[in-house]
Amino acid sequence: MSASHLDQSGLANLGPGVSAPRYDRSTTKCGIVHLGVGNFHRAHQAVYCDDVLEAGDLNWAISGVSLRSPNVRNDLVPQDCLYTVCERDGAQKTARVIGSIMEVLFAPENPHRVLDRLNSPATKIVSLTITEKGYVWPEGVYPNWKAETFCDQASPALLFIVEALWRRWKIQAKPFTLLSCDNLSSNGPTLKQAVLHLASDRDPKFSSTLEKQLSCPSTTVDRIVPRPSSDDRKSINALIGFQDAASVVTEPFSQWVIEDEFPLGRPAWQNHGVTFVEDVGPYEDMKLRFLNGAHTFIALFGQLCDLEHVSDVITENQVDQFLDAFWSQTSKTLTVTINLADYQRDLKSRFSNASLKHRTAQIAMDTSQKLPQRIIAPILELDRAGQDTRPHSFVVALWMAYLLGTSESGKGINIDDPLADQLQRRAQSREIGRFVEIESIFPAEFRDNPQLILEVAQLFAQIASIGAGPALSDLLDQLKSGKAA
Ligand code: CS2
Repeated sequence: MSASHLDQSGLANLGPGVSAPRYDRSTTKCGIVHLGVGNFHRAHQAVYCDDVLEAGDLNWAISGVSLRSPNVRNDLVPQDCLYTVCERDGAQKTARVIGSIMEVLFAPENPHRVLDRLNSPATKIVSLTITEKGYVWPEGVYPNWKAETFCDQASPALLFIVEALWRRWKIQAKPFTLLSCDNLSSNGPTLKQAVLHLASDRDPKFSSTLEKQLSCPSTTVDRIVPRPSSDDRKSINALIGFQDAASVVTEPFSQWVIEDEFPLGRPAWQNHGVTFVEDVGPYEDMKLRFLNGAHTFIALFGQLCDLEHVSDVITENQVDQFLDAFWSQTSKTLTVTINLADYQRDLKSRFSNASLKHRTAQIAMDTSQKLPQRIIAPILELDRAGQDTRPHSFVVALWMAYLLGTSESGKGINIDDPLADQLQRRAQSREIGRFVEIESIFPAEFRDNPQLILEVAQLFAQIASIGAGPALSDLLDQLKSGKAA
């Protein structure tokens, strides 16, 4: 007989060693509304909130909102919104049932309920994981303020936020704090700018009040959370003794650095491993350029060379050497004071975690939205400083080769990217000049730099003619001998 599904009534009967909420979930208040209740949120922020609730402050439960698909709602609601986080590293495995999410609303089904939740006096923080592309909205499609029309828009999250803030402004209630948990540079100011832009379309007085009152602290979030496979889910079900359709698998490591600007208050996250700082900038650059930059390289290289998981790519000998060269250049663009050698060693060990099965296809998704902060910004800084840009240019060249849509063994690659059509067309032309015309990815400083364009073109030609692996070996030889490309 198959096990029954996880819910509140089963918490007393979980498998051995599985921890579960001990606080009274029925008396918690949703102080946080979170937009985008995906795997990452469930393995990261929701765990920190679970810690706070467990420590006795019941004001910081989460109301989750899904904007695009009802799947998470359909999975979580029958489970009383309980789900398991399974940490894995090698043979080590722990499972913990998380109770901090109290409800999941699917916005297109009931936009007014979402607005009510956003405007509830208990809501002090509205946080987001809507991915990089959620912050981009096409000009001129601003809807005429009917909640029903939001859900069809490019950035429904931003529209809900602005409408809720508008309603607060009308009754002179203070805005909630807006907390972006996405991998963007300056994610707080980026979010604030988007909100102010939309607000000024509506009423300049509203946006000027928001400019003064709205707090959008920047954050750096870090935890590797692969999309769980059905095998992952089965093994978690076996551990907990119930069926869990919303379980997540992650690594033991977790980090969250936040600027401490919460006018309406916040959970005591500092007691549970969160670092509060005045300026997230240095952490953010380090994480985006070291971890995420390397991830993008690993993903594109893996996709071209038919290597399915990050842990398969990292064992390739030249990859290890390339990461050293890439990070050595990256470190010249950073101002952090931490020991970068330790950081790099830890990253390699995190990437080697073979029990995670982190798919290169997952990371390669939406590369057009990721490249600017991970690769292009450091290239330009290195170039300005007269430093070698080849390791970073190699990643751009790999991306072009990947966009041709065929791996080196001849397998088709599915390009999942909001700009997929135009990217593929431009890559097919094999003219780097056409490729770098896309202004949202390549700023004028890049487009107008013939040296950089030539460098990427040569690396791309090399990858296309001899393959990514041999091209990488050539590059490493050149870097070692100090030769120009
Ligand atoms: C990854 C990130 O998919 C991606 O683009 O680079 O999701 C990465 O796993 C996280 O940022 C780690 O904190």
